[in-house]
Amino acid sequence: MNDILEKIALCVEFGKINKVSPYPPNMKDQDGADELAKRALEEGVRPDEILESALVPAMARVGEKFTKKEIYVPQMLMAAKAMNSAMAHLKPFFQSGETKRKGKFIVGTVAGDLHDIGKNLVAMMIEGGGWEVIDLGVDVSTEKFLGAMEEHPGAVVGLSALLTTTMENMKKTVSAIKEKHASSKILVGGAPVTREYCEKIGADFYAPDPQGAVNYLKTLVA
Ligand code: B1M
Repeated sequence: MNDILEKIALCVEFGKINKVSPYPPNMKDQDGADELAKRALEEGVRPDEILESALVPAMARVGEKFTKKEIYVPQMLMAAKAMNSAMAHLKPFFQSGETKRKGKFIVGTVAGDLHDIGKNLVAMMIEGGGWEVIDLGVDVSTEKFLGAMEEHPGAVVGLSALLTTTMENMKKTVSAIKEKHASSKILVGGAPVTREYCEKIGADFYAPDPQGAVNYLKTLVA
């Protein structure tokens, strides 16, 4: 792999955001994902190559380590920040349509639920997996999900719920989406959600963690 791409991947994997960022201590005073992504573009590396050959594999490693409990939420959040700092340089190319992404993913935490840490991790892993993410935030009503689906036809939808009380709203949203967009694909997750519950409410897939979500989306673009 190109040296600069390898360095970007390491920065993302270990959460090195930029030169002034003190974390991780063994990379102190070194350029981070921010400076390296900017330099790579200046040197003529294509944005999709930076995404595919540096950010995606780095985030895949982060996801695997998280699944195996070799790292925890803080390290994952640092990796997310490093990835976002690199993505900020790439986004203009994707937004202009100059570089294509794998598809669109609409995500939100269901109505009545304000928990967003897990949802944000899923969103950033999926973005790191090469998808455009439309993040609707927390306490997202069924109408808001449906509106986003009208705006982004064909997008995969992801619903997160952290409260047993709001799982009922997940069910309502899934039913409404399936009624209006029968062929749409819906991914669900969150601590109280299970595979059985996913099947019961008619969603398409349950992912216990971000890597599971990324792996599911991969199956949709085979
Ligand atoms: Co609240 N909370 N909380 N809370 N909170 C829990 C969930 C709770 C289990 C704590 C407890 O009582 N032990 C409990 C729920 C009990 C239940 O329903 N059975 C609870 C409660 C009761 C409440 C309030 C009602 C408390 C109150 O006000 N009386 C209140 C509700 C507010 C509301 O939502 N309307 C409330 C509020 C809050 C804070 C605002 C203070 C804060 C949220 C801050 C935020 O998110 N910005 C908060 C927090 C932090 C927690 C705990 C401590 C941590 C949740 C978390 O972020 N985990 C939680 C207890 C706990 O889990 N130890 C708790 C880390 C995160 C990475 O995991 O979100 O599970 P998680 O996401 C995982 C997977 O589930 C999966 O991937 C992630 C990474 O592996 N995943 C998906 C998540 N979404 C996915 C979507 C996918 C796929 C995978 O596809 C789309």
